[in-house]
Amino acid sequence: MKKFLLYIPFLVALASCSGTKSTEAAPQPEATPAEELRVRLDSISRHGFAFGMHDATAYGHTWAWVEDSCDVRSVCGDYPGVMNWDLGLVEWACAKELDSVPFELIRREVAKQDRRGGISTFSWHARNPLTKGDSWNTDGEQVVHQCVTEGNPLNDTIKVWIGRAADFIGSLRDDSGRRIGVVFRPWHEHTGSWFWWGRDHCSVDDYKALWQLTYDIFQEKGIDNVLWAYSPDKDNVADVESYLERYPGDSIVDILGGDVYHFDGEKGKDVYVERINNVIGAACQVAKERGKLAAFTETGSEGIPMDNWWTDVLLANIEQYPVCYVSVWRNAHDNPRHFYAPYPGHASVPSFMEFYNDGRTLFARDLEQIK
Ligand code: BMA
Repeated sequence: MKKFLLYIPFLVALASCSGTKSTEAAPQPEATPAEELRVRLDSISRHGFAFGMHDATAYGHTWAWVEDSCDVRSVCGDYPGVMNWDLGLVEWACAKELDSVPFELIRREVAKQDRRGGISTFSWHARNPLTKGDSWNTDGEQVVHQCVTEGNPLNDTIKVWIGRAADFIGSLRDDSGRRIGVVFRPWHEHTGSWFWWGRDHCSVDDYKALWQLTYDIFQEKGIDNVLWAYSPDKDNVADVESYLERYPGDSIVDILGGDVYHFDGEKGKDVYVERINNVIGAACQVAKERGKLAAFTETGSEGIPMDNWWTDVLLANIEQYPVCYVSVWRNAHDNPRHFYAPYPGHASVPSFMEFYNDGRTLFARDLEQIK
């Protein structure tokens, strides 16, 4: 068993307070799954932060497609509190996403994670609608501009693609058939230029218009189970102003995020810390000023070359930030050097266990206690 969590039945007490006059209460509309998730993530951020991992239960360091397996659980006995999945290739109506995870498996795993009390998030490595290349294919003139221009054939294409992403997210249901609230962070890492929607490939206005179009299509379809996360990366972000350069607006965004990786082990530590401070520092400041949530939406150190990474690098440098979750990337099953979470026997396991046992890091069993 890990740690305790204080659950103060504060809301129950509050709800039972009555005013001096007894008036007939107007029926309240039921909260949407998205609204419930917002309240829950806010509550989570008061206890610490949920630990997350990409594709955590689909495959791992030396295995793939083994039901309920998970490298993190093999190490510490518990599932990550957050699991990220990717929608790449949903736009082509494929049965599997870009790393071959079947969408059916994702749908099942999201429901299982919900039953455990955990949370699911989604990124989207959408293909280039002009060249048909992958997300990293930045060829083609003004692809985003064409996507957001009415009458352009790419506008029709992207509308269909976004519609497919919306349909998939809307199809995520619990056992009672109710939609499961999830976080969606489209058009991520846009302050860099490696994706076709990146900074050098579109204007500020076109990027914002792409977000607006995405949001509008979800609204038109009545998708009520999404919290929207904005997640710039370390490139071109030094402060709040640069963090917000392409911010699509308070009416769309719920979570201020950031994707920052640690490169070059010990040698690159100071740079990583500085980038965390720039990006996650800005995210937390904006979130506080605007009454929104903050999250460290992607991080990690490929191959975890520092044995003490979890405690001395990650925890030590994020503890000051009130993020609701911190998520690392995937453990590839077909590339032994491409992993971001420990697996049994890895040299960083003792540091990970210390991280796991720290009262501030929240895994699935902890989240079960935070309603
Ligand atoms: C990258 C790598 C790739 C993967 C892609 C999309 O960071 O992990 O191997 O295909 O993300 O998940």
